[in-house]
Amino acid sequence: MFSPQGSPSRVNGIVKGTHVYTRSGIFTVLITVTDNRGDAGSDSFTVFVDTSTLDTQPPAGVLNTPAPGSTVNADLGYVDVQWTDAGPAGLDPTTFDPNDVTISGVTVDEVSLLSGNVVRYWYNKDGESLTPGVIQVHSSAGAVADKTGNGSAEWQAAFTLNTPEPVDVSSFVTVRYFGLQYNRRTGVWAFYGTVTNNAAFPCRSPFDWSGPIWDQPERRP
Ligand SMILES: [Ca+2]
Ligand SMILES: [Ca+2]
Repeated sequence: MFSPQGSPSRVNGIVKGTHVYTRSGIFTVLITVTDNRGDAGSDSFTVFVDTSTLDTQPPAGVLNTPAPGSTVNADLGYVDVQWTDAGPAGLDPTTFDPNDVTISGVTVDEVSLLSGNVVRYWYNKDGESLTPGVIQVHSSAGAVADKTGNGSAEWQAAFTLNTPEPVDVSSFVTVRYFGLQYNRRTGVWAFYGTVTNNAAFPCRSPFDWSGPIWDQPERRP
């Protein structure tokens, strides 16, 4: 019916051969042994093969949150990845770890397993935050495996974090200028004054000064 894959090995008088079945069915195995003089003896037996429990298909990951290609206004501090396994084995949760994905500009600190094999990859546990712009999420081959050891393929996805739009607060604040002071240690001239918020809503720094603030040009260093 088939030739053994590789040479049969002889162990303590027992001849061992192997064959891998890749489809289900009932097979007859015929074994023939021939000696140096050309005399042969044979025997046969039947094997029942059920490949439905074999899993040769790897898991796959998809960026879940933020959605791939989306533009977001907030830095969540994590990304969520939906992992799924093709085939009957199912995912091996012991293969989820911070090395599964890399994220532009930050390092993953820890993972949380949410329901439905969604894995949350935290990067803000050490205070890191994303730099606004295009953020790439990349996963190397073999990052996550199923219970038969099939490793996931490499994949990549991206989303965009909005740069916060500057808000003009010049009509809401009053700036009072006190003067200039030179810091000999840093060599920097500092502008001293107060900024008073007259708006009904909170106004938080950072302030971006624009336009001339040197109201006394003759004292400019
Ligand atoms: Ca699988
Ligand atoms: Ca892993």
